[in-house]
Amino acid sequence: MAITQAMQQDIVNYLLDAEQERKEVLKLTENYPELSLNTAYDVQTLLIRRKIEAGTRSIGYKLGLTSKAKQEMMGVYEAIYGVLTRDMLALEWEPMDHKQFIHPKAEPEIAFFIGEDLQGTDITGEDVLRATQYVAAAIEVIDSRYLDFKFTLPDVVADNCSSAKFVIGSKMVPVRDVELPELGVVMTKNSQVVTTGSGAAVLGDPAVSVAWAVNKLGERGLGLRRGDVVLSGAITEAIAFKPGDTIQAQFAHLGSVTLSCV
Ligand code: 0L1
Ligand code: MG
Repeated sequence: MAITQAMQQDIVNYLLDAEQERKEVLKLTENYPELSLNTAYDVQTLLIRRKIEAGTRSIGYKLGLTSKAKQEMMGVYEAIYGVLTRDMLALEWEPMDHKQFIHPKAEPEIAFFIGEDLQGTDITGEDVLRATQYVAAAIEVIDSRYLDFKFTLPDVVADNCSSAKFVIGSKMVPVRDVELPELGVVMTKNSQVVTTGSGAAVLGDPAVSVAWAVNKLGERGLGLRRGDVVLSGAITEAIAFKPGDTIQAQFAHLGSVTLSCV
């Protein structure tokens, strides 16, 4: 059975309700087993359109499933992208209220600040470096709307790749000043080290990861715009947190970024 436009709108309502009511829901493919990856991106587009109609705006993109470990864990062999909207941007000094989430997890990422438009289907990591003004430390909070964070690739793409919030560190570093694959990060929870990694965990090089997203966007006639921010993908596994927890990601060269949950 083909997924009609009306079904896509039903799916968007289902996902928006889950997010607004902070409730876990069954993954889409239980009821729509024929949901393809391409249609899932169409659903994601409709979902973001609804959010924009409700008052937010698109400010960039995020990459997901960029590490070999996460791809193998999920039995998939490609990365995914989602849209970042203005309401997702949280400030480092503002406590993050746990009540807005279902089952949040934090992951350290390198944020790219795009200095010139970039669109195409043959874009390389070097092209991305040329178009990038700065990089900065970031923590992404993911909060899948699905029961127990369990989903297939089309499920998670339709759910805007589990996007919820992100925090950017205050140090903006010119992209040519750092070797992105070699950048190390240590993530702590309540001052205890919980995970470590380096930029190479993100498709070998975070700039290659961003290039992958640009090429996928290019297939849909889209691209990056000057002023966009891109979260290039998780460097380590995601760490669950609860009220009272403080998560910090300390990066070599990029400084640190902190999230305090209340
Ligand atoms: O940002 C991410 O890496 C999340 C992508 C979706 C997979 C997940 O929710 O774990
Ligand atoms: Mg992420």
